[in-house]
Amino acid sequence: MSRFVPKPEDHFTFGLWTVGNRGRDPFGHEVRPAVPPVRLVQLLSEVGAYGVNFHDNDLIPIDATPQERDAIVAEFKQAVNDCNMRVPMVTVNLFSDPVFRDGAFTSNVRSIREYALRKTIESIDLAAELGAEIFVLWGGREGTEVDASKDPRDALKRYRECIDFLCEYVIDHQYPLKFALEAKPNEPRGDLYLPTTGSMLAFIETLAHPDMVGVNPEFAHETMAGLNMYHQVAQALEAGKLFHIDLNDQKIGRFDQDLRFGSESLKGAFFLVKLLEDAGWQGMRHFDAHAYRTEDEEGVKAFAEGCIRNYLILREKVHQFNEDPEIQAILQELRAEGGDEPLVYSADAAAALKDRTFDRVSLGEKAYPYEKLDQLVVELLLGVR
Ligand code: GCO
Ligand code: MN
Ligand code: MN
Repeated sequence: MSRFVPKPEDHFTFGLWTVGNRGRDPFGHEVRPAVPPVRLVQLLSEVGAYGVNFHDNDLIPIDATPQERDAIVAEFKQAVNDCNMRVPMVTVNLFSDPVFRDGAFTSNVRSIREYALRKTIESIDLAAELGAEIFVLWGGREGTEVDASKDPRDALKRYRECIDFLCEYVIDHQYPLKFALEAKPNEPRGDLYLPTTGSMLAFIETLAHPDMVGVNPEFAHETMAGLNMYHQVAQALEAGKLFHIDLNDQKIGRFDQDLRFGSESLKGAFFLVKLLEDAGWQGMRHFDAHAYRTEDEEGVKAFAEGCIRNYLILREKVHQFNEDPEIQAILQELRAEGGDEPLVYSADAAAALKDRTFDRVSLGEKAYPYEKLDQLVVELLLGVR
């Protein structure tokens, strides 16, 4: 048991909104009482989290006066320090209040876009005050049900203007902050703009300060879109754009379930952990999930502990995979035929390809031992290796 105890350097983080989730859904009311942020920080430190993240309004009510805000922030900072925790990421809620019912940065109403910017720069000030290094932007209402209402090209133009504005603000204030954009295909809108991490990566290249902006892929969101989170994260990582990650779980083709990490797609979660660990990725292992609606506070704790344990167990499985003689022998065999030299164009190289005789038929007859390899992985995950 004790080998799956988290250490601070494991960098596990949770949002206030995750362990603070009260179990409301579109068909039912809250089932758990509201828990004050200070108590949530204690709960997270009890389960061994390194840090706590939040939306501005998870901490500060939207209508708080500046005095109230300062008092809340001071009390929260104290709790974070007392628990020896950090605030590595802050985000802004641009989706709950009715003002955002038709979008924030992509709203058809200029004053709403301006208000969204004001709310965001205040959250950025707070992030800097608390020492966060990452600012996540999830455009929960940036989408539509009625395509007649907005040309998506205008929406993207407005989105870009706002992110460029925010980058300039951060530069102007010399804050050591980077942005991580989080994609989701739908929910709460019928369609959300920039629905996948791949779309975000392409969009980032059109910004004025692409170096300041990366992605925050979420397991549930990519899975909702029918995509393979492992592949999405690999592309982001390879592009140097994996600034943050939302770990959870999800059945394909459902609403956003935000399940406990590793509770549903074991193989997918395993390869994701393998990717992050093999790459030595330095970012936070952030859980954006919540306990089932059946749970009370004890269940919420079990949920948070489960996320962490599943990550640590899978990490141990990764080490086992990397040392398993049979698995490694198969990978070695594959590597032997891989050829390490990069394929680089030159006129000579192209001419040589044209001159070469390929034995296409025998190359096509080659079989690959992937049934065996995959079964070894399954047995490793099932704990019989
Ligand atoms: C969701 C999202 C959010 C965001 C959060 C960070 O589907 O509700 O995943 O939880 O991650 O708002 O900005
Ligand atoms: Mn989500
Ligand atoms: Mn998320």
